[in-house]
Amino acid sequence: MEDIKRIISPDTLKENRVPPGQRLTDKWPVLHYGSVPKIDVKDWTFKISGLVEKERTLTYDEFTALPRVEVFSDIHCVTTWSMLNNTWEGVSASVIKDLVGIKGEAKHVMVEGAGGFTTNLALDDFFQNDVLFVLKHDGQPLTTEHGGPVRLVVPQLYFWKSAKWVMGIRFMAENEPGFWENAGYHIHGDPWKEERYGGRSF
Ligand SMILES: Nc1nc2c(c(=O)[nH]1)N[C@H]1C(S)=C(S)[C@@H](COP(=O)(O)O)O[C@H]1N2
Ligand SMILES: [Mo]
Repeated sequence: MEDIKRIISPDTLKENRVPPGQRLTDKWPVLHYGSVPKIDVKDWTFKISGLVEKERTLTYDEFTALPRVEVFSDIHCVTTWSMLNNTWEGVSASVIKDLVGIKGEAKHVMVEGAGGFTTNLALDDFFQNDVLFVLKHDGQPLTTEHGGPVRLVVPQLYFWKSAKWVMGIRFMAENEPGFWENAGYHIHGDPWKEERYGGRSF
């Protein structure tokens, strides 16, 4: 077995792990807009675009050959359910820095999912140590309904930032709202500050 780096999300070390206004669940709900896309891994690609020296597109085989990490984290959905103690396996967001040259003007990233789904993140959030592109949850391959073959997980923000069926990322200079942010969700989405709706502070 290759050595896999294990990362504990800082929020799981808090004395109180449940943010204000949240309730715990043990059953993982399935939530998304629209229908579950059919993605054949033979056709799946991961495109890195926007403010980079040279755009790059990886195949599924290339993407899954990247170094893996394991992250232990909690989920907080804006609709008030939280699920603790998740173990994710996948590719650290920081690996992107080794794949392309990110231009100095880039300050944000748009994460792009199948069917036109998008969500925006500041690079400070995207490059947190525990942010990863997930291939497995609790030792099992990620199911299609939960975003397989590849989804993002951003432990420190509400779960809508954790885009399912990720197909690429686009580096941006300015902060632009994504799909749920355009529909009224908060531009940032910190569960500890209850950044749920509204606050388009940009
Ligand atoms: N592609 C895509 N990803 C998405 C969404 C979506 O509508 N489309 N919804 C988000 C929201 S609002 C939530 S709460 C989580 C739910 O993930 P789950 O179904 O695995 O619990 O996915 C997020 N990622
Ligand atoms: Mo959500």
